[in-house]
Amino acid sequence: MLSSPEAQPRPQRLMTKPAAALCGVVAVLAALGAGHLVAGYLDPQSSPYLAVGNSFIDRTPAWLKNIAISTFGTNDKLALLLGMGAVMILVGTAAGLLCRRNRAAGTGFIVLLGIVGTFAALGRPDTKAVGALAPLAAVVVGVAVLLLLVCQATPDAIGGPLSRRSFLGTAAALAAAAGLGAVVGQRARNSTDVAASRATVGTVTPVNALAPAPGGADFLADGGLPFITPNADFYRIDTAFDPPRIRAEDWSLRIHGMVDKEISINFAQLMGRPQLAQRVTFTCVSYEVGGDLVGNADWVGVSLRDLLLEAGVRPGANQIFSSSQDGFTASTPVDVVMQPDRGAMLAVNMNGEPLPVEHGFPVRMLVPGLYGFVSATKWITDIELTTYAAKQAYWTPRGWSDHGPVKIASKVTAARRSVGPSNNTVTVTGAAWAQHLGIAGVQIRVDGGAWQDARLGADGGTDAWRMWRADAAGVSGGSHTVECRATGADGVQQTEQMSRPDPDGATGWHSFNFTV
Ligand SMILES: Nc1nc2c(c(=O)[nH]1)N[C@H]1C(S)=C(S)[C@@H](COP(=O)(O)O)O[C@H]1N2
Ligand SMILES: [Mo]
Repeated sequence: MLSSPEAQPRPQRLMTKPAAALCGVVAVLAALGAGHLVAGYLDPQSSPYLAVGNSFIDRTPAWLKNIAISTFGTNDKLALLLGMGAVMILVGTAAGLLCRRNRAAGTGFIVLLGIVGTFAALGRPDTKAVGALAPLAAVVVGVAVLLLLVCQATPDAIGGPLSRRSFLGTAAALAAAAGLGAVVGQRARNSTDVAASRATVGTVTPVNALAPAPGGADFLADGGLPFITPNADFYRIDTAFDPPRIRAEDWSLRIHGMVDKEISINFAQLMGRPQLAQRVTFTCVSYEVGGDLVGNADWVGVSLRDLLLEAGVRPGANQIFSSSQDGFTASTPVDVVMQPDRGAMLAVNMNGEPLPVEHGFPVRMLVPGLYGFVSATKWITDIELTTYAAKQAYWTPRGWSDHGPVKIASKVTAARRSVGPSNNTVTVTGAAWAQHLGIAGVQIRVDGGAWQDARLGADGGTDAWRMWRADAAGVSGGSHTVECRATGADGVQQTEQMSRPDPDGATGWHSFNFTV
């Protein structure tokens, strides 16, 4: 219909390459913006951009993921976001360039992307069927924008070639609209009343109020870490590109599998149980000697052991297979959780407030003395009693251990010239932890000299880390190295042997360089 037989044949002039690339990139932006907008209102998890990001995380080979965590640490999500942005620009450029000679090919490329996005969105464990509309909207908008811009950029367009300025104007307007769509979609998604729901949960009063952190538990003035890690500074590690947003009133947990009696419990019922407070230091198995993937908080929640006693764990079940709403799973040893003094819990409060969304709101699991990846499932919705032979959790096939007791560790956080007349003394501060065992002592040595005992901060319980401080005398100006090593309450000293985080946690003495 657009090309009448009477149209006089002219040699076809092509779009310039930059114009074609711009058409494609703007089309991809528009598609993602539209998808994010629709998803924000229908089902946040179905946003093609987020779904592709999440699927990408799950399919990333373990070695690459380990590099990402060790290179970017808790910024690995940002790195992924930027990386995906770069890929999208490449993809858009390819689609635009294809359109120069063959519009159908360029359009088909966008449709293909849409299909990938749809599968990624629907393949998420928590996507609703209505979520398919988001990638669909993305494809429709992406194709429409691509064709519109290509028409304008093609010199022999019907209605005469548009000026370069008006083409750029249209492209800019569409890109802005895409950005606006994404922002509005993001706001809609964030308005899922999680904030209101968190407010209704509020501060839970435990049956055993924890004493405030003991005075002298840390050495902040000397450069040490705070004994209690504020929520905003607490490290975050998970496979969720964008954390699930679950309202407490919509939450429930099913305990099933090798149990005598299945239990299904909602948030109100969980809150009706005795709430216990515990001060527990968390460590990630990806913690590298001297790294930051460790934090200490006051948690309030219910006893997991008591719930499992009610369910009646059948003999032979040796694995607690917990799942989060977004599909992450963890393998926790039954025998550890069932130890009466272990303190395995389903936590609802962190440092006096409801769990922050990033830390698992409304409910997460935690087991003092186990690394997070085998015990600390955030956004937990399912617990299955099973065997290690029957099921593998998220990290197991990726080459990590399926048990994961925390290894004793210590690190230096600062070394500074002490104030005062004896100006060749250096004050060294640090932290040490051996969750559920406790720290008996820490020693330091400067430049490979004699070991000296550090002074331990006040004891905040065996599940919490221990801060320490030492004054090293006779340290002249220049560059130096200080090392530290901890001894557990069982008398066993931290090994000097360096090992990598995978498969079951790093070991080795932390060596810290400083200059005075
Ligand atoms: N749902 C979910 N829970 C999870 C994870 C995850 O990827 N998804 N990662 C675990 C890991 S590896 C660690 S170390 C802890 C970190 O908890 P935090 O982010 O609250 O510090 O959460 C654990 N719980
Ligand atoms: Mo972890």
